Amino acid sequence: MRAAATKRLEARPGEAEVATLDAVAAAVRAGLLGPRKHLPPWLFYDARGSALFEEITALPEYYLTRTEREILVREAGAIAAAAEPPLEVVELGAGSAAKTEILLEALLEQQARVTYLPLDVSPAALTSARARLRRLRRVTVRPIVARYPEGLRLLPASDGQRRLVVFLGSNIGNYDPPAARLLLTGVAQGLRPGDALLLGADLRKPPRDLLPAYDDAQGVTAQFNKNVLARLNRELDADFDLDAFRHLARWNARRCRIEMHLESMRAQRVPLRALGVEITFARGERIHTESSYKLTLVGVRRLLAAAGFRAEASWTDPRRRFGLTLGRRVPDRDGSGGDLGERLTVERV
Ligand code: AVJ
Repeated sequence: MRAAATKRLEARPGEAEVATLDAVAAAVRAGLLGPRKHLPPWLFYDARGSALFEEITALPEYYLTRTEREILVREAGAIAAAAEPPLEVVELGAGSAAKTEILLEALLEQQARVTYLPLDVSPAALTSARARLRRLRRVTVRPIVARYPEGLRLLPASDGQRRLVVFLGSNIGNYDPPAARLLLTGVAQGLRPGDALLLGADLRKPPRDLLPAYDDAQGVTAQFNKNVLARLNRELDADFDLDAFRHLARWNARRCRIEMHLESMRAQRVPLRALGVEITFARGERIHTESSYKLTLVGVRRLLAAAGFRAEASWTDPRRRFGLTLGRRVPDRDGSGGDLGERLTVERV
């Protein structure tokens, strides 16, 4: 049942953009063959990784999802109104769409039907998003399996409605500042003046409050981090011994980001048979698997402005742990924003 639904998703046009073996192999070549080992965070999200991430969102230490949901529960009506319906909703990195559901329900009080286009690298996550939203009869779901800078090109042209792009969960935090600006510029270029972007960002706070969210007592985040090695074992016929690596979460104060690493606990060689290479690790050597930047609301507004959006409003929780900011696509300085040709281009990160 689940498998069949996934197949159907994968058979859609856009299959070429799916995180295929080629993309995995390319990411591994780029990240593990040089002296400073790193892997891109999208690699976390195979079916198992997406399920582990869902577990993370329910952990007592992981306040992000809970706090963002709390803001949405309280403010979804106001956010929907501020975005100016009727709207068509596009979501980058939709996952299971648990929080977006709140926004869609609020939107349904302000317009009769909603078209919802969730993009995600994980077909399994999109299958559960679709199942979750089935009860909202007036929402039409059109899932797109893709990574997001590239996936934006796969969006069908809008039916003339204003578009609201939602980018929740502090997914933007995975991008360093120049890459974040480039990504949002790409989003802006796919939009018309008047379209909107709702951006969720985890806000700066003392590291003692942040670190437990990335190093939980139950070790779910450690499993999530190590799952990337299990994925490489399976997909690239590699031979990582998961017990020979440990999960690390560190606060990088200079760059205002949490970093996750996998540290090799001994000197070892790991064959990656599908690539015909062997990777050598010194004892204590690390693979940098994720950065999670923490922003300020001022920083979010600057980022939006640099990408071609005017920040119109922000909503936060009483403790200011998390912020949602609504940006409005402004016309390009040369006034060219919004013709259909431009809508289909995207800058690559
Ligand atoms: C999905 C990128 C927002 O950075 O908090 C959770 C991913 N990594 N625990 C984050 C994550 C470890 C998460 N984002």
